[in-house]
Amino acid sequence: MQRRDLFSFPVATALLAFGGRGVLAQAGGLPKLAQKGSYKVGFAQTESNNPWRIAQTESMRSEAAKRGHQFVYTDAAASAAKQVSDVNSMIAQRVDLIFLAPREEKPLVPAVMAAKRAGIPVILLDRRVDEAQAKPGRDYVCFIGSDFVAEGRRAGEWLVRETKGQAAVIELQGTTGSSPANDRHAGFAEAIKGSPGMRIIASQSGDFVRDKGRQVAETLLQANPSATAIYAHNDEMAVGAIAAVEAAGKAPGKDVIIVSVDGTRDALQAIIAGTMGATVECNPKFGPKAFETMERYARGEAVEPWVINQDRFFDRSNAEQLIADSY
Ligand code: GYE
Repeated sequence: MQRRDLFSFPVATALLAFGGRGVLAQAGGLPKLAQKGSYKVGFAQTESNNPWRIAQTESMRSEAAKRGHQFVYTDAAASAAKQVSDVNSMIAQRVDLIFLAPREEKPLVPAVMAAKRAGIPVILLDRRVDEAQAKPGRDYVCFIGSDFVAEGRRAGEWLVRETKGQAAVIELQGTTGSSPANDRHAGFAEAIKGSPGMRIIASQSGDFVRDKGRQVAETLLQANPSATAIYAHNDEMAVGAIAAVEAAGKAPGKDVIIVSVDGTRDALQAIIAGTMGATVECNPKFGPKAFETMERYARGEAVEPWVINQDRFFDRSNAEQLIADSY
């Protein structure tokens, strides 16, 4: 075989395997997005069992409609495996771009890489994938979302102030292996590190779900009657924890201080009622920013690897005033 034949074989294989569209990705580049008036856009949602997810989906759906894009929606129903197949079906339907809210950091890496190989750009929404395996600007366009480490830190700093540095904390973690659970834990731990009177006495996942949060809080309160605070990685679990504290015959907001993340209507209501102390905002209304970023990318502008959402903070000083536009 001549040199030229040896060289052309893999190129021809790549062309066949990827129908010509994957050649760019094969060369290591990000798939491009053509400039068009209207796109067929996929949104692979992780689950829709809480108000945060419902608000996010609604924001994406209405912004797509407003801009005249076709919206292909899937709900992975809290299964990373289903979410991988949802992305594969979007690839098969030849969507122009995929917005992906990856349930967990590692299991969704193959989905990101499959879209890249198929020549379809991906924008990650609200959660990250493992950056050791897939990188923004190389394998997907960017990550749009909050600074979860900062959220955890702000929750921890509030609790230190509120309890004058004395608290035995039960931590209700989010979905195991998800970036907000990893980072909210790290940020909180960092904030209480300098206060010897602050201790995490028990920590378990409630999967970001209200009823699981309630059940886990009930078990942990029984095993740790000395607990004086609960840090939940989201408001749904915090609201579940309020019921658990009451079931244990204690007063939420007094005997057990509760702090969390998100800013849902139920959480703000609990803050007003005094059963919850504070919550760090994590804004779910991604629609405008998501589509703006997509269009910037289509115009060939450089998109930053992390498009950061700025978050507010809700406590008894502003919950009443801000509840009107909550979800
Ligand atoms: O806090 C939670 C949701 O990934 C940032 O996931 C998101 C989190 C949010 O289910 O309520």
